[in-house]
Amino acid sequence: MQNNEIAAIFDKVAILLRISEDNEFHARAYENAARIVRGSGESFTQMVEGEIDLAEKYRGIGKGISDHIKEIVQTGKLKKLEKLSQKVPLTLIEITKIRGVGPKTVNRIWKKADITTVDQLETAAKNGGLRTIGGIGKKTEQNILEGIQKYRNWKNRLLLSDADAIAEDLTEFLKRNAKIQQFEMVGSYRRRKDTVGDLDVLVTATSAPEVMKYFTTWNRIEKVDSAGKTKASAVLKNNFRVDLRIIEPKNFGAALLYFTGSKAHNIHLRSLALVENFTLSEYGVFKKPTGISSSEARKEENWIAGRDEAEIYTLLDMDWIPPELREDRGEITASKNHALPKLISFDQIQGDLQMHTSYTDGNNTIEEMIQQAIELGYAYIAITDHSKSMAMTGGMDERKLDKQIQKIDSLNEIYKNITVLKGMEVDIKKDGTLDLSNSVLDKLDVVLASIHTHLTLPISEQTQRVIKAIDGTPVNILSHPTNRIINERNPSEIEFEKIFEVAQKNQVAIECNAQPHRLDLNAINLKRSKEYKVKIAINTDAHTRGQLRYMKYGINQARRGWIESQDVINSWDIAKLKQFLRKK
Ligand code: DGT
Ligand code: CA
Ligand code: CA
Ligand code: ZN
Repeated sequence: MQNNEIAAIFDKVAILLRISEDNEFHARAYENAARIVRGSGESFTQMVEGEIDLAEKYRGIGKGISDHIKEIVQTGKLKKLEKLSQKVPLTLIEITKIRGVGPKTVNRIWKKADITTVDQLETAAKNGGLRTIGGIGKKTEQNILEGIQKYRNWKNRLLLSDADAIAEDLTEFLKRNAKIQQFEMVGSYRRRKDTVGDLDVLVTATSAPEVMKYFTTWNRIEKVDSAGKTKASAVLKNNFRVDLRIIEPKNFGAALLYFTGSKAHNIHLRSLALVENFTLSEYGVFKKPTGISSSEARKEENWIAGRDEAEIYTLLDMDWIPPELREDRGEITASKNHALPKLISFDQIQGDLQMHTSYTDGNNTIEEMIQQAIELGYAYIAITDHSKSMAMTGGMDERKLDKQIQKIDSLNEIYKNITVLKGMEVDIKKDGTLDLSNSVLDKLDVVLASIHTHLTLPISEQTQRVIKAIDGTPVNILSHPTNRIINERNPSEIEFEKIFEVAQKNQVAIECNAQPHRLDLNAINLKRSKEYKVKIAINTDAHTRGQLRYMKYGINQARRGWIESQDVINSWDIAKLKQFLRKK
C-alpha cells in the first residue's frame, strides 16, 4: 500500500465527517494524518511491517491514527470508513469536489433534497429543484452548474504528484519483466506539467505479445479497454488512464519525441523539418525529395534517424530541448540559435525560504524542520510562520514572534552547518497594509507577504493591494501570488506586469510555491518574470517535515518557466542571499 493510498482513505473519512457533523477538530485530525502520510518520504507500509512506533515518530499522529494506519496496511481498508459510509453515502464525496459546493452545502442538499450524486445535483439545479433549500437562488444554481462543468473537464486529470506515485509503481512493475528492454513515461507527465490527463508509456521489448499480456495483469488496472499488437489502453481503479505502446528500438527516439509532445511543439518541429526537406513522424526522420508527399516519403529507404531524440534535433541543426520547455513558447527558435536557458535543477538549490512549524499550523518543531533540511543537504532555511490575523492557524503577534526569534537564535548556536533565518509569512490585509508593523518586521532576516483573504477583488484593486504591500516595505518575497488551488480555486486576478515592475524596483522576489496543488505562479508568468528581471524564490511552504521534499515540484514548474539558477535566490550562497534580503 502506497502512502498516497493510505492518505486517500483518511481524506475520505475527513470529508464524510465534515459532511455529517459539525466538529472541526474531528475532521482535522484525519486531514492532518493525510497530510503527514502523503508528504512523508518514508513508506508507512514498511514502517508498520518494521513495527515502528508511528505515534512516537510523528508529531500529529496519535494512538488512534496510528492504529488506523496499521489496520489499513494490514487489511487494505478501514472499518471506520466503512461504518461512516453506511451513514453517509460515499458518492457525496464527489459532490464536494465541485467548486463552490462545500461539505455544509452537500449536507443540506442531501438531507433536504435527497441528492447523492453529481448527476442528480445537475438535474436539480437545472429544474429549480434546489430552490426549496434555504439560501439557494438563481445565482448559486448557475454557479453550481458551472462548477459541475469544470469538474467534469478536470475529473480525471491527476496532480503531477499523484501521477508520480502511479508512475513509480508502474516502473517497479515493468522492471520485473525480463522481456522489457527500455521504457519511458512520456506525454504531459514527461513535460512535468502540473496536472496529467493520462499517462503515456513507451516500451521496447523482445516479445511484444508477452509484454502486452503482462501489462494487462498490473494490479492497478480496473479495465482493459483495448490491447492490440502494439498498443494497449487501460483504466486504473482511480479512473486514470494509461496508454502503453510497444516501439521498435530503431524508432524509440522518434516515438519519444512524438509522444512527449506537446502537440504544438510537434507541429512546429515538423514544419521546420519540411523546410530542410525532411519529414518527421513517430517512426523517424525521413528524407523528403521535393515533389513527393510526406506520407510517400516515409518509407524504409528514406529513413535517416530515429533511435534517439538528440540525433533528431541535431539533424535539424538544433540543441536537444528539455521536455519541460516543449510547449512552443519560443524554445524551438532558442534551440536553433543555441540559446536555450540552463534550467534550474534540484542540486543547485541551497535552501527553502517558506515553512511553517508547530508555532502556528505546521506539524513539526523548528528542530525537526532543521533536521529534515540537513538531510536534504541545505545550507539554510527560513522559518516563516503565519502572522496574527490568521487566527485559525495560531498566527503570531509580536510577543510570540519574539519568543520564536529567541528560540531560533539559540538553535543557530547548536546547528553550526546550517543557517536558520528568522522569517515570517505576514498577511496582507484587505487595504494592502501588513499585519505587523515595520518595526516588528525589521527584526527578521526575511519577510514573506501573502494574501489569504478577499481573493476575488477586482483586478485593479487587487493589484494596488499587492503593490502597496511590497512598495517601500520590509517585504522580501511575495508568496503564492495568485492563490490558485488546482481544480479548486481560480487564481486571483492581478496585473503581473505592474507587480513585476514594482517588485524588481524594491528587490522583492516572487515565490514559485512548490505545493503540488498550488504551483500558482504558472509557467507563462514565470517566463514573463524574467523579462522584468524579477528574482524568484522556489519554496515548499511545508507544513510537515516531509513536505520539504515538495521542492521538486517547484523546480519542475520553474523549469517550465525557463528559470535558471541566476534567477533563483535560494540557489545562491548565504552571503549573496543575505545581501539580497538586506535590500538596497
Ligand atoms: P494530457 O494527457 O492531456 O495531460 O496531455 P498530453 O500532452 O500527454 O497529451 P496526449 O496524452 O493526448 O498525447 C500525448 C502526446 O502525443 C502529445 O503530447 C503529443 C502527441 N500527440 C497526440 N495527438 C497528436 C496529434 O494529433 N498531433 C501531434 N503532432 N501530436 C500528437
Ligand atoms: Ca498524456
Ligand atoms: Ca494519451
Ligand atoms: Zn500561506
